[in-house]
Amino acid sequence: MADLNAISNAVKDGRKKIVEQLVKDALAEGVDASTILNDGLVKGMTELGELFKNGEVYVPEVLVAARAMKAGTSLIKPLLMAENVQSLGTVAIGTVEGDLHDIGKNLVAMMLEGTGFTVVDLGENVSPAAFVQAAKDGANIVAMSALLTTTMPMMATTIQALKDAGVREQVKVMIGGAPITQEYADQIGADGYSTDAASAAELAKKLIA
Ligand code: B12
Repeated sequence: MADLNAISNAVKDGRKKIVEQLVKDALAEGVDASTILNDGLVKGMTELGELFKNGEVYVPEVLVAARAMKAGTSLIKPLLMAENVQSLGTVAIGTVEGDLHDIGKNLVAMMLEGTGFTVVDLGENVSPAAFVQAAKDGANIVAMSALLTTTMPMMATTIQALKDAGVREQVKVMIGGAPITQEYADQIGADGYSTDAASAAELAKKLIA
């Protein structure tokens, strides 16, 4: 029987090959991709986050775990993609300037694609100017991720840059990341906030409805 705990532990331990094998086994047994994602891969990374917070593991361990997590998510990505859906619109997504955390952003991008959006992934450490350019290039939604309290203000800076460039009204702005709250989204004038990848896709649909 598929062991989701083993997947979670293998992510935590940074065992890339084992993660890949366990994810393949789980898929072969018919476990659905979102269960593997949430109850296996994300659970492992969340637990590691706690250890990191408490100083029980350090950056190198987290990096190795991130690589293992990516290997697992790339295997389930095709299954999360909806089949032949007409694009619902274009979302330009990135992690804000100064911030290199991209795991959550990648998951959100994956869910958006799975829901039927065209996703332009701007990567991490994305400058306000790059978000502005994406809006000018026709994105319907600008989605920003931040994982650090020190980079959160870059979201407000980016919204201001969109205003200064005269493109704020032509896009919807959605934000997320562990330190972000609805209150913060309201405070900086974002159009939407959500806590996880699945609800981010729902939010995007609502924003352009
Ligand atoms: C992995 C990780 C790293 C990895 C990143 C690897 C990578 N490729 O991403 C590495 C080792 C590089 C790293 C570095 C650092 N990190 Co770090 N990191 C983490 C960790 C453990 C997990 C983050 C993660 O991937 N979570 C799993 C994903 C799935 O969750 P998520 O990102 O929250 O995303 C979900 C939601 O938030 C939401 N979401 C995310 N983005 C968006 C966007 C939109 C639009 C929407 C709607 C939703 C949404 O949906 C996602 C999916 O469900 C967290 C701890 C934690 N619990 O968050 C610390 C953490 C974020 N890091 C922290 C710190 C301090 C750092 C460093 C400064 C450490 C250092 N001293 O060097 C550096 C900063 C580097 C930089 N400039 O960015 C702190 C931040 C503290 C703070 N309050 O600011 C944390 C909270 C750990 C801690 N408690 O101390 N880190």
